Amino acid sequence: MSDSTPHEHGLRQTGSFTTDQLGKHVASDEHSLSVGADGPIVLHDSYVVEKLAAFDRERVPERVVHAKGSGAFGELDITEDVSRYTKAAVFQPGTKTPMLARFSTVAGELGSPDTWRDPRGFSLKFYTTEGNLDIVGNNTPVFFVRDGIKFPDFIHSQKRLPGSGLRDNTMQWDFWTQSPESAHQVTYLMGPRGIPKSYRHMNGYGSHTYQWVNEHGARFWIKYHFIADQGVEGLTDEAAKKIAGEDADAHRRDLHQAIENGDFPSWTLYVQVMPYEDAKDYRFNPFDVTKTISKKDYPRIKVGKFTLNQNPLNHFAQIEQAAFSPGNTVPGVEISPDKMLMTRVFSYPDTHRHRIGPNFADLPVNFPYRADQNSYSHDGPMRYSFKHPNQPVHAPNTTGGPVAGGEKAADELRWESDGDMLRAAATLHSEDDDFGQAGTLFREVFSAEEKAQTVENIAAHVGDVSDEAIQERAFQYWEHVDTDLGMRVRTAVARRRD
Ligand code: HDE
Repeated sequence: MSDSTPHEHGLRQTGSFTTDQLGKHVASDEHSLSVGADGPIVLHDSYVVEKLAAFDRERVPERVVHAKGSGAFGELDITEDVSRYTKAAVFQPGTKTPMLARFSTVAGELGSPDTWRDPRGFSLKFYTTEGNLDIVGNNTPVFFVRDGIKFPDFIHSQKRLPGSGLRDNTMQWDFWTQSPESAHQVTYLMGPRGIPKSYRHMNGYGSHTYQWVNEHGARFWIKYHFIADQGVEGLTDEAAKKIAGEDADAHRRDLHQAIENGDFPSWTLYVQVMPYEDAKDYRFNPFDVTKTISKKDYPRIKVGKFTLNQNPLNHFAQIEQAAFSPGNTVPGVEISPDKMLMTRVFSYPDTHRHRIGPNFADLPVNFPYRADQNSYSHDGPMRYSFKHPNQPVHAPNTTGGPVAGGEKAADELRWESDGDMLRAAATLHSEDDDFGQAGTLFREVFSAEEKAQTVENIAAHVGDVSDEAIQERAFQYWEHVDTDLGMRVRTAVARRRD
């Protein structure tokens, strides 16, 4: 355990004189050492060499998705008693836990405008006394696909064409119309919440179903909802485009300034809890991330609130190098057999090892500083933390080293499953179909004005599709969501063409 918080750790002392990276005072930041004023620069000017070499290595690869992000530190306070559902220390009544949040756009790059139409990432890291718990969700409760094997293709279709390097609506609709399970998320995206007014004005969702386990070993399926206390507000297409041109960092600026001014944003945490046995024959497959669980069937239960009250001291060290994974759970919290979630549990630490390095967990922002870290893994590039020299390096050992299976050992996901190895979609539940919940969202949740706006947003997007057959499939996709919506999109695209 360490005393310094990830917010402060790494802050250097500053003095009056420039030094090199090892602390030696340097002679000049203006002139390199040369043989005569007009002569060649010498190799033993180790300061100029170090300065340029450091500059050449300033970047780590940007995230392949969710590259542009902004974050802040804060605290989670548990105000209610949900101990009958989970034994996790972080969720016990009265517990306060330091945390980090990172919000992001998905398809753009590091410098992309904050206000492009796109889902927003909603990543949370809680530094609990039982290890770090990450909840890595979005501002939407569902996702575009339901099997991780489709994710690289989906993201490729959202990113850039290989030749021109341009984004392309034709390939986006080619993918979406052949992946009808995307309809729910795309309806959300084209609707009134498709572009948040700011990071403070959006909800967050864990999206997948997770498992909670209580102290008696009873299991529940749960979904996280983080409801913005600032209210949820969106931007129109027109307003968003204007802001994108004027201030690409509008949402980063808004979050930073609000915290700087002491106007701390907060989100109230609720969970939907489904008894373990209900999952098998609930009307929607709870392990299909393209579906929500109805609030009528499983109402939201209040848990607590988190507040963001500290800006990062260094964006690169604390936000760019922050490494989240939905596989980072604590005792009392488990994943579920959602295929997407299982794929993510592999993919996130894999990308961190590539992007930041194998010892990414040693960085202060990622280190579980409020828990013991007794891993037998060691060494590797940039290793910083290490064990006491008397501790054994192998397990099992007879010399007093840590042993696996302590009372807080994770009780791994349990879910009865049997059958031949095969490639198939998850079992369909009674009301599972690709367009049903999307249609309900359009018909029952959107107001008349929001419906009209959604039609225009879709028409603007589909109108840019250059291939007629793909455009026709897009019309049919919307007719399947809702007949009236489909017809209105068709008419609006025709009107735009004339
Ligand atoms: Fe991610 N996703 N994702 N994703 N995702 C990443 O991890 C991936 C998915 C989400 O603030 C990457 O560290 C796969 C769903 C957020 O640092 C990468 C699949 C949801 C963030 C990755 C998904 C998300 C990421 C890129 C399909 C919402 C930003 C860098 C199985 C519930 C995290 C990184 C941050 C980031 C993979 C699907 C949300 C490549 C393979 C569903 C908020 O590992």
